[in-house]
Amino acid sequence: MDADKSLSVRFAPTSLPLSENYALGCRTTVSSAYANDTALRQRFVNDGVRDTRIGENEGWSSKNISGGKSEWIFVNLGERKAINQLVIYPRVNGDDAGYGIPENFTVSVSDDGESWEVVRAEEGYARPTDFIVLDFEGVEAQYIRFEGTKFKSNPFSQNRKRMQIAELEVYWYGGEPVRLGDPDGDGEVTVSDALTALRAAAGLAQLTDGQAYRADFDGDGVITAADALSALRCAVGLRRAPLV
Ligand SMILES: [Ca+2]
Ligand SMILES: [Ca+2]
Ligand SMILES: [Ca+2]
Repeated sequence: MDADKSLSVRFAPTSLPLSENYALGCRTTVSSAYANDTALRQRFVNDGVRDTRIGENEGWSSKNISGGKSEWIFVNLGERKAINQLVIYPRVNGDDAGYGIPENFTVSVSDDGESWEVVRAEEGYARPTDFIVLDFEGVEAQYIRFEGTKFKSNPFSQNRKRMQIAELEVYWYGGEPVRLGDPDGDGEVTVSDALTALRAAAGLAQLTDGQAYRADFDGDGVITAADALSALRCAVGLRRAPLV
């Protein structure tokens, strides 16, 4: 997408290709791992095998879940990446298909694997039998976590609850990422960027189309003090600067 000409088409669908799958082969950390089945291994969750190879490679499974315990998996992408999409392939093995995808879950991102920011939350998510695509507002982050907080009982397995994923993939979907709140385009949102937006809002500065696009934080086509304030919140670390 040409940022300089797209003030009014920010949300237009894009046919541009996906990035590579950033999660492939990365280090993962899980809340628990079911150990009694050699077809269920943590390393299978991002080994590039999307399908469920019964008895051989069926992905990762948590232990049996009881009480209000949450289960989660997070991926260390190795370095900060621009990301806006998580794709999950459920364990699909006949009647059991998709019971391993939680009913309620969140997707979160982090820079240190400890402090998390939720980028998507779902409740009452229907049992999928094929892959699911979870889009979220673009961010730059090193870690991404998928956490279940309410689980489906599997009637084909004594109503046991488990979280099970055959493959997990992470992408940037769309054109070249553009950081909002960064009118000067140096890749960082600083107080100076917020001031630039504020000056533009007050009519004290003329911005190029590209600068204006990046300064227009809420994407409504007008640069206002609210855009400047959002940039300021990013500059002082109160929120993560979104990518579009
Ligand atoms: Ca796999
Ligand atoms: Ca900047
Ligand atoms: Ca605006």
